[in-house]
Amino acid sequence: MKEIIDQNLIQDHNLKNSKSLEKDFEFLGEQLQQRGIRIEEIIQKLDSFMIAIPSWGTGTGGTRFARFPGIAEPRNTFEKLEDCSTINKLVRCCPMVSPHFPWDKVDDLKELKEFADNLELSFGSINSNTFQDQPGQTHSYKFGSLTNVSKEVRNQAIKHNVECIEWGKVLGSDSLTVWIGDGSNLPGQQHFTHALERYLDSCSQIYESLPDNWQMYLEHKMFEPAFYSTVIQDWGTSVLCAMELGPKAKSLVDLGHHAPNVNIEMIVARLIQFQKLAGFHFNDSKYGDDDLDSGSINTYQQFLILNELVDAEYRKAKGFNPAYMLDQSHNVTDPIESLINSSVEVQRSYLKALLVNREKLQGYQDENDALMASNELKLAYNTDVSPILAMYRMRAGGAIDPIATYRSANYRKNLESARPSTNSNSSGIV
Ligand code: PSV
Ligand code: MN
Repeated sequence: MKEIIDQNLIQDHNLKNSKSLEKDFEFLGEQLQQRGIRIEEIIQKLDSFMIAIPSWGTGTGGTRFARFPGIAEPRNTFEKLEDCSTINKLVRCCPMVSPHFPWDKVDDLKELKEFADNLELSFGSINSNTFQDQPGQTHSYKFGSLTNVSKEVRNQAIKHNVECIEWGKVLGSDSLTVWIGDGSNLPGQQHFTHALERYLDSCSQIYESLPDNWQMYLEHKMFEPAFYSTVIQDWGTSVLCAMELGPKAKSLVDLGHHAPNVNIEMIVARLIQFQKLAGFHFNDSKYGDDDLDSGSINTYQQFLILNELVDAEYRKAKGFNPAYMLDQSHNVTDPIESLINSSVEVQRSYLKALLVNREKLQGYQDENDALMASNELKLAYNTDVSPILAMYRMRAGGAIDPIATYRSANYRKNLESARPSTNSNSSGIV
């Protein structure tokens, strides 16, 4: 691929904004200094806060009604990686890609790994897919996969997960994310206990195939595609299963997979306490599993979740090492732009959470001063940390203004002839 976003383009763009950024950064540094916070210490923390891009998020998503493809969408895994690399060049906080199999299946995984290496990308958690039938598949997942009443179907689903581990080894990953669509649509359709017993039996076989340094992330979801019950419906069931399976199994929190108004930050705290937090699928929502861009709706909730993570980091909580990923569907925006914005918004929440004075907060909690405790969080949340985010990007070789820089490159137009539409693009979820 010809380099559409190169360092010169980024630098040219940055030149226009760097003077005012230096000023804003200095001013914010002085303000933070008055609160006892050193801006240089804060900005350094971003070095270890990286967010993986979901390979499937690079294609335009759809709803159950329609999909409206964009131009120059990635048509295969290599092109998805090119887009991920474009995102990372601009934001410098997304050097990992989380693949989804078989969507991302290629003939030669070593070639894919080399391709990623050349783009300075690595692979995050491997997602298995037994929620869909693939062409030529022997058994259907219409009535479930790992929990299906038929042993043959379960074995086929187990085999796929074990293959995912094998593929992940070649790609240098160290975790498998398992989300199943299994459940029921009508009361009585499925025996709750038997279905979960089958899940545990299947998962324990997958667990046995995990290399020593690997983990298994169990992702729960309250509804969809099953609308009456799902087998792994909430974090309670997920963590119980993770405990049954063993220390390598943990619970993955997708922000869109809970009942409305659930206190997700508290779930996160509980999982941390019992060393069972696998990581996140970040996204935002208003009604259900909307898969909207991170930070587009419930920004305070996202901050409160990150606040729990920073608190765990600060306390050096045992076994705390979550994986951060986005999991979104971009139906009306350019996926690259949405992924840029979303990664920066998650980073923003992390940065704001770093500004909370934890000694003060503890003091207010010990004095039962509810109002001041809340105000301490609000003080951090209401601080505009944009200059720190932009400065971080600039120093790391990224763009001060990633969206404007991306738009100036005419990326999609430039790729249009190299990536003609196939009308069967595998990216994106319908
Ligand atoms: C299910 O809704 C989910 O959140 C799982 O993580 C899937 O792997 C992903 O979306 C893509 O369908
Ligand atoms: Mn997810």
